[in-house]
Amino acid sequence: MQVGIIMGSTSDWPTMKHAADMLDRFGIAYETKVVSAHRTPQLLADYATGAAARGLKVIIAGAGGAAHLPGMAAAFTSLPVLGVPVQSKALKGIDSLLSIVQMPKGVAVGTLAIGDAGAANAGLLAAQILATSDASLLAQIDTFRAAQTESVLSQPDPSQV
Ligand code: RP5
Repeated sequence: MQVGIIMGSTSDWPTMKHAADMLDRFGIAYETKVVSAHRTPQLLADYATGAAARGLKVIIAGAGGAAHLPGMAAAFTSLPVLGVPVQSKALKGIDSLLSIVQMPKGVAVGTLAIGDAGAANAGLLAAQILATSDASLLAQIDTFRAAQTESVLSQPDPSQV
């Protein structure tokens, strides 16, 4: 496994599946696990502490509300941690975003957008990180981006639809 996708609850999976789908697109091996900063703190410590030794290269961590999972994972490992703010019911994910993005100096979390787009981009960014040492993967990402550009350029003018 190269990427670990962790989330605070099974209720986060519909969001975090977008990260998994992006990794699938590039053929990147990953694992998924529910790890809660608040409900299973020892599991979080064990998971993040052992992640590098198990061969993981990147951790994607999604959580909602008081979303301490990405920051605490980053506290236990020097692997890059990408944080996905899951959209919460009460505050629409603003709480998740602010909980994840405002890390104190010295412990980094790469924070993505709230919700599905952020999860997909976490998968994409994980792929880009892995591609710094994998020329074949970098070429795949270039191809993905070129196809995306072409699909936008080939769209008709909105007023003509
Ligand atoms: C967080 O609380 C989880 O990441 C989830 O986004 C949120 C709600 O969890 P559940 O009550 O649905 O399990 O820890």
